[in-house]
Amino acid sequence: MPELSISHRTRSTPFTDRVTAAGVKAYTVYNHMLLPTVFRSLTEDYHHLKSAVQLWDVSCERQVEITGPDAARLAQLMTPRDLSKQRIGQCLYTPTCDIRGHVLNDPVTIKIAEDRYWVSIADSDIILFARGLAAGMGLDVQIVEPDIYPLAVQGPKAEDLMARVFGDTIRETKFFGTQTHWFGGLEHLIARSGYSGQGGFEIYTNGAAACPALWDTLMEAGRDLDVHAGCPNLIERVEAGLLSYGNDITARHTLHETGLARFCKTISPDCIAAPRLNQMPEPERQLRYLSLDGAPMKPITRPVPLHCEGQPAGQISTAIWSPDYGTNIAIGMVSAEITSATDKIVTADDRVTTILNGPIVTARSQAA
Ligand code: THG
Repeated sequence: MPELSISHRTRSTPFTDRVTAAGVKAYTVYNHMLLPTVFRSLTEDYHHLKSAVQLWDVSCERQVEITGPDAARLAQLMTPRDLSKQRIGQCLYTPTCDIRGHVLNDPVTIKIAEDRYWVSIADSDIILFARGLAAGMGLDVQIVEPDIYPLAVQGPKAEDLMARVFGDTIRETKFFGTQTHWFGGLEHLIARSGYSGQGGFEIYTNGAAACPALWDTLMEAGRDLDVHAGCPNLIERVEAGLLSYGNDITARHTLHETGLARFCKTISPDCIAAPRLNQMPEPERQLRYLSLDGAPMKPITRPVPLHCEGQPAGQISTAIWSPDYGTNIAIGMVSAEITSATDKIVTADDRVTTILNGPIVTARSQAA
């Protein structure tokens, strides 16, 4: 395997020393920053994430901080999701769209104060988009990338671990709600959120200084809970239906094609994409959750084309074997008129592909 050569441009994080010591096997780059990947094996980590608790260095979930009299206006210009009723301290999953209604990112937006927002971005340079919009529209805002290094605590035992370090009040945090807590002489924002379906928290660390001690304290406090270093798990996130920007959704896709419009019940008229989104015809392709027959699949590194009666039917962007469901699961874009009920969808190597009603986790719970 070729190695990744690292310079200052490929930014390290305040946790890099700790995750390296914990035995990190590889890195990917996300928002120009290291994102450590699989520590043991994909499957071992998967079972561990679903039964214990893990610490993830997700510092690469960079914050685009918007401050000033026009902060709320700019935050709303970037997303079709209605932010007008968002409370201070509340997180919202907010697809970002350009003026054509194409998806530029799928961040979590947190309202820090009436005049301050954090946009917790996926892997694309939203700070440039925000600054361009602000300049073009003459908005009175300041836009910076603050020294915030998110640390995720994920898994069924995450709440117990967090309570040991931050106290039992942390248990009262609602999903996508926040609290602030002191650690190492600094106040940190903590949300009940994270890129897994196992539940957990994300600590938006206030600066780099407290990070190594925070890591060590959580590791020490969680020893008997079998806490381990981890990272977003490909198998678990596909089971949970969590999308990956750059893989499953890109700027080639419209909001409607990605299905993310379900998070934007009313398309805010104050979003720059609103005019186009409101007059878009029904999409010709749609993001689908799928299952594939055949032998266990390894992670794919390029899209896998789908066919139906010899005709192109779309492509899969992510696929992997799910040990708990005993099938390959996938995410892809499929031609809108195709359904598994009437059409036989196959890959080039003849795997029969079935469209699910949603992520396999909910598909199973609906069936039960
Ligand atoms: N947490 C934070 N920032 C992030 C991510 C994160 N930035 C990058 C990336 N992940 C952004 N993408 C997502 C994708 C899914 C979710 C959050 C960020 C998510 N979705 C839930 C779902 O789809 O079921 C809940 C959405 C909702 O109910 O609003 O959590 O993970 N800080």
